Amino acid sequence: MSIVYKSDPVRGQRWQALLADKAPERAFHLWPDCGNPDDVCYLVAWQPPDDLTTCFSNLRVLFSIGAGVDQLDLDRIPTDLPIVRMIDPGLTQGMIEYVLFAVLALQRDMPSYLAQQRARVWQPHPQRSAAETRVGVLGVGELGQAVLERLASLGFDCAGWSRSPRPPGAVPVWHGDQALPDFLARTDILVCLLPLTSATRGLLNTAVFDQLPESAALVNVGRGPQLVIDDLLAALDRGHLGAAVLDVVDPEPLPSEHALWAHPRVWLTPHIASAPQPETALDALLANIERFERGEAMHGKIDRTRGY
Ligand code: NDP
Ligand code: OXD
Repeated sequence: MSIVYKSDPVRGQRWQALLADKAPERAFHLWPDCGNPDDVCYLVAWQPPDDLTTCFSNLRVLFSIGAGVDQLDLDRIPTDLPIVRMIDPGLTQGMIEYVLFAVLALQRDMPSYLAQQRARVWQPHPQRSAAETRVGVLGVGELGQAVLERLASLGFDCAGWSRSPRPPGAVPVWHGDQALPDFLARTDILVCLLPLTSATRGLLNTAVFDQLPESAALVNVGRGPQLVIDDLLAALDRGHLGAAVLDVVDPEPLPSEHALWAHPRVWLTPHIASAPQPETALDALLANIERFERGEAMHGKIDRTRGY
């Protein structure tokens, strides 16, 4: 019943040390070491090996090391093998921090003030309060929900958008394609925290930007292919959008000659918004393995028909 970890080797060593402390009874191997492949029941990976089933004939669960599973080719993974994504309080906290940073910077007009600093211009602008700033989060899952709660606690006027309806709560949630226009019309800062699926690929496009109020801003922390970059550049250049903070782009890494790098209204980070934290992620993994072994439902099991 061993576990194989196949991802960043430096983080893997941290996982290995923590596991030796927390669950010494469990055998743990760092890819490419797999111990006896027939003993491997659990694979924790960003990308499994191509020949997954021939490598591990007794594999019981594939755990994605990330919150997303779009990096997996689901057609190559046996349909009866459960796939579980990462739900980790450490990862959630990192995402809260990143989105707070981006929303606060946009609310306080930091792209303008940084440009002014470079030009040595001392020029205050009228200030918009948090209560006057309408933040809309696309995706109200593990991450979107946590981000919305924290933004609301700072006084931002928050709303979310999801695929399925939610019971009424402190933050209003719109759902479904038919509700998107109303949600966008009340959004000054649009945060994308959607999984990448066929329904969300290319969603951040001219038609969506045009429904946002003048000078709205975009924060994309979902996945690069959700954004049509040329549509974003056009919306920024005609002044309809005020700024964009992009943690994810397509392709990654972004080629050095790409127009986004030098755009004065774009801030780019190299897909670092958040990552699983070995201390908390290992606890989440072990808890799921225990649930599985007791025959209970695991947290974060993906639904192949939805794609997330
Ligand atoms: P969840 O699966 O918990 O939540 C996904 C949310 O998106 C749900 O609210 C879901 O709606 C909604 N959704 C999915 N498809 C649609 C659709 N077609 N229309 C409307 N809403 C939709 O995912 P997480 O919150 O854990 O993670 C979200 C994504 O964040 C990940 O998939 C990944 O791409 C990205 N991410 C990025 C990181 C980074 O560093 N940049 C780090 C970690 C994650 P419903 O509730 O109705 O199912
Ligand atoms: C993730 C990511 O999905 O790192 O966890 O983007």
